[in-house]
Amino acid sequence: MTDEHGPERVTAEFREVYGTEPGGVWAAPGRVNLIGEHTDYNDGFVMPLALPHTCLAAASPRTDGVLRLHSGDVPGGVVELRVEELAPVAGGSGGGDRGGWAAYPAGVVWALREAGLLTGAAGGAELHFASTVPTGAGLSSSAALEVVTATALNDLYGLGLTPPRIAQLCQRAENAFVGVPCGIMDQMASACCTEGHALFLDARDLSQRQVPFDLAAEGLRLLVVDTRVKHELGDGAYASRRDACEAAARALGVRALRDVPFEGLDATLAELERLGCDAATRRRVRHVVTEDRRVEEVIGRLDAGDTRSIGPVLTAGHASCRDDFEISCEELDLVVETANAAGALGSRMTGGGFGGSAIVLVAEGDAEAVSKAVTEAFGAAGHRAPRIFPAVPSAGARRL
Ligand code: GAF
Repeated sequence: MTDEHGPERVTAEFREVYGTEPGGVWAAPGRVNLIGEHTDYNDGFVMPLALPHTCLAAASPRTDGVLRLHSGDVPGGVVELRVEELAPVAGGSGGGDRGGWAAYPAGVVWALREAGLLTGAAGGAELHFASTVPTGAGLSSSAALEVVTATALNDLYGLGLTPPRIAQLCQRAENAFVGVPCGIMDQMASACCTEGHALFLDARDLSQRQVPFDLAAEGLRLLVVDTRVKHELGDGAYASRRDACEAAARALGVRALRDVPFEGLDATLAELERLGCDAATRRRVRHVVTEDRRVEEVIGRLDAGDTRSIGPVLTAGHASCRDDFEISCEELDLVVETANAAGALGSRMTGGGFGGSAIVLVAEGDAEAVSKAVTEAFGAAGHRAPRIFPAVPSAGARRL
């Protein structure tokens, strides 16, 4: 989690790996998404908050165009690359993972160079990473790795990039270099979140508002339940959901599904049927349009100071992810059913789906009983025990 000795540790490890002092230490967090799932690539609304779990990077620039990458979390030693030779995966984005953790930071250097921000040998660097963001848990460990790299290079090379620009370049790295067709939410969360707030983001123009989210003041807790499962079909299914949404927007003649009004949703769905769109695609559309509406509803309730009342909206969001977008799984559904039955105010899967984590909003006094009920239900179903911890709204990327 938060590791107050992290900066010293990562500095000492850098020294050991590279034999020199780093130029500095940077941090970028993972996230949970409160509401607004699979809306970002539809130009819609999302509302993530940063976790206290971070990816740390100790880094120094190099003048010879060599990029050296080392992770304290993955065996395999230093990965050495030449910045001029970095090239995106053939065919651009397509849902594949280019393989290996080093593609994420290498992709960021490639994206900075592609944007003309680093030329010649610039972009060479030595980086050592250590992360407390759980991997494969849908908590954006990849975005944290990208954003910490971009934030470090931004400072080391004096690029003057704003956090949203950093997020865009990191998304570009992941889409084109790594080959994962993600939206912008995770990178924006890691780059732009602030302590004690959720980030209300319009993914179309990246306008944002920091929404105070002080759970403790209201006697509440937001639990993260990491199911510790990641179902294989996730990667291809993400791309196919995105394709279906884009096809529906084209059929309707709108720029993105964000432009489909909630009020006329039934008429739009009938129109899609008339145009020959299959039932599954029509359900995808219904999820996106109603999910955008749920984000607005949550914002309204938080602005009114009524955090407790967002619970049922979260649970409705889960039902929509499960039934209309079809991205949940047995383990995530079990968390939601069990937590709500044990007294939670509301709960839902968070992130891309097909495993990963759920969030549970609960009164502080019920947190223990709800956690116990979920753990027992997992045991009874023959699943590995989940990892449960509180989501404390934390700071975005920064130099330490
Ligand atoms: C993943 C993606 F990376 C995000 O862009 C977003 O689409 C999310 O799934 C679903 O809301 O985390």
